Amino acid sequence: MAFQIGIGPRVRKSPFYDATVKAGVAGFTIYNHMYMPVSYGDLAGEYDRLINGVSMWDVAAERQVELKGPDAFKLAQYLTPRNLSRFVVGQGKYVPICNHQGHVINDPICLKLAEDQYWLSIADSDVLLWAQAIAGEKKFDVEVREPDASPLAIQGPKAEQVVADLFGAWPAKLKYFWFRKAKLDGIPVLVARSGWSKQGGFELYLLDANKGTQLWDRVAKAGKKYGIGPGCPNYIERVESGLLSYGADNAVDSTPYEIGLGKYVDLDQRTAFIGKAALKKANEDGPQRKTVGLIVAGRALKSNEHRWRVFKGKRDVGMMGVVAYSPRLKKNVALAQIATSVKDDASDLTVQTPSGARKAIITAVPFI
Ligand code: THG
Repeated sequence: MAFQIGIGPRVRKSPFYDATVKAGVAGFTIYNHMYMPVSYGDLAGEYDRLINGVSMWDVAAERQVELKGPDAFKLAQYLTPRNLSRFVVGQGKYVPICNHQGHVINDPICLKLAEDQYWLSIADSDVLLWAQAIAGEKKFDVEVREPDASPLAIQGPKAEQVVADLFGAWPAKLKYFWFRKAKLDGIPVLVARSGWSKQGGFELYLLDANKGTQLWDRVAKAGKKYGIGPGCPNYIERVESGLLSYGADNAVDSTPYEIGLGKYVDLDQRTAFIGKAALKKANEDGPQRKTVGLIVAGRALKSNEHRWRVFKGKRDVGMMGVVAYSPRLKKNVALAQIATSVKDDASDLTVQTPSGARKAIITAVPFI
């Protein structure tokens, strides 16, 4: 494309912004009203580092919403359909958030820092305003604010070695989504086993926004002997792995049942949560749409700028949110939301690309 997105002071920058510019960032997206790197101009190299080596990503735009105070747990549980009754300090959990209609409005990771303190590490929508409004209207005794915490992801099969060289042996013993606070050359961080890929790795939440470049450089130095390089939440790998990208893969009115998040909804818990009545009904009625993997026939497709329609014969049966050419499968892989009435072995599916229809077949997700 021949145009650029404006870079200026109005849109917030990550504490790692200067470091990413120095590292050669080539493109940004806007996520939670912040710039977030999406390319360093070498898509094949970035993919290869993530699959076979180690990669470091500025994901500070995965902003934190802190719930703190006597009613913090009450608010956390009221915000999500997931049952949090066995949630312990030091643990993280994937906690979809729904509105009163039962539609998914975010899919954060929740970190329990103390009995009265939680962080929601959010996807791209305004959870801070939502949580503040809910807390106020419910008269909960809780403060809802944004803490100084900015994730830097280290992902790939060699991430564990890099983190061991930085912190010692303990991070390797963390369970998935669990975390611990630490210091690195005096830089306060929170180390979590998480990250938006299926290649393994960690996230270092920087706890002092003034030290972004210092942390970036320290990680780059430790990772050098493992071939670390800059990367971003990887467009191709996340489709291959079937990780949900809120906003890209769902519709504004998708229920958790329609986008693969039904397993996180606990309708049997006694506690009230936002959307419970609507989700009960949605569950009884059965989902209208399902999320499927598609293999799209033909030569390699470029990433889609718009959503594409999916047809069964002449009937419009849904939308494809994302397509990527998988170097490992040598196929076009896509995620789509289509009518539940379409059978998984449907033989007459097509995807309406800007350059014409392409045949598609439904496949299990993850693709690899
Ligand atoms: N890290 C941090 N914050 C984030 C993300 C992250 N905020 C935005 C976004 N990513 C939140 N969304 C997701 C979606 C999926 C996963 C993590 C965050 C994920 N899912 C696994 C899966 O679907 O297989 C495991 C889910 C589970 O076992 O509970 O990892 O990446 N800090």
